[in-house]
Amino acid sequence: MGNAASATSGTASAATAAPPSAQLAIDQAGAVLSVGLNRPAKRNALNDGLMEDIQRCFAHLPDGVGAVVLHGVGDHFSAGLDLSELRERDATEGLHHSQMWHRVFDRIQYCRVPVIAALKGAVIGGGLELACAAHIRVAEPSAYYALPEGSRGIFVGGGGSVRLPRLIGVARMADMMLTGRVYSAAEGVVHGFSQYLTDDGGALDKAMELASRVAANAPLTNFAVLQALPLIAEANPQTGLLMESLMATVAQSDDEAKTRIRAFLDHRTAKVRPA
Ligand code: 1HE
Repeated sequence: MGNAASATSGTASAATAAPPSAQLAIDQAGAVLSVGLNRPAKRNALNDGLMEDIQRCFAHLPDGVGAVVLHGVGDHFSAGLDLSELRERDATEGLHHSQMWHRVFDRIQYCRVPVIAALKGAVIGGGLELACAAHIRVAEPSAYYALPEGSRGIFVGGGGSVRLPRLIGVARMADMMLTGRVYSAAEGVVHGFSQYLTDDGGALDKAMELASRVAANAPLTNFAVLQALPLIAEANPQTGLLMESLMATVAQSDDEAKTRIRAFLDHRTAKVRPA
């Protein structure tokens, strides 16, 4: 596994093809790489081997990939931590294991391209933590969200206590962990678990459609949204405003921005229409 510095550097090496993986179903369609968790018999529970494959996949995105769609093969996104492996760990091993999860999910959050998660069925525990590391979440009606850590006598360990409260708030997360409350897909889109809710069976197609769109953005804009926006949003306002000005200056001075703005002024590109 890589170290934290390399996970967050955004400079992971590119390759011509995604590395082979036993537990991931990987497919490239144009600029979009779809990455499917592929342990449907175990409801895509996240064991060490699968985590290692995710880490390797995101560390070596093929050349030309502009967005990634993360989904689950079968009826579920993921049932979370593979509980059969937890049985064997002592406290020190548990600490190192949690930090390994952080490195893997950081790879996703600080990926060089946007990552869109397509959610269905169980999005539970570590599966929800994984979904939170993506930049956009798309759910279909079968999706449901739960944190059964409380009833299993454990705590989140994959960055969930950092990422999930930023989406749904501390009180809602505390309620889920203390009482075992489960949220439906329809509730999830209202409360911030997902940004999109599709028809039955529609999450993967919608995620692929969104991924094609974001892959066509100027690379510097995507960089700014993924790498700068989260830091600016957490910074004190004065620091944030300066960072924003610097990022805006870099983005707008890029040739890509000039070309795109010229295309609008010459009426060669789409207008913004009402939703
Ligand atoms: C698993 C896991 C798993 C399924 N680890 N093996 N996560 C949980 O507490 C969720 C536990 N799973 C469930 O509640 C249910 O399995 C589901 C609601 C997700 C799906 O139910 P169902 O009826 O479709 O499937 P099933 O029969 O329960 O499971 C099919 C198989 O997958 C079965 O194995 P089999 O050998 O008996 O066929 C299950 O044991 C296996 N399976 N989920 C291991 N999670 C970094 S900290 C993160 C902490 C957490 O993630 S805590 C949350 C853990």
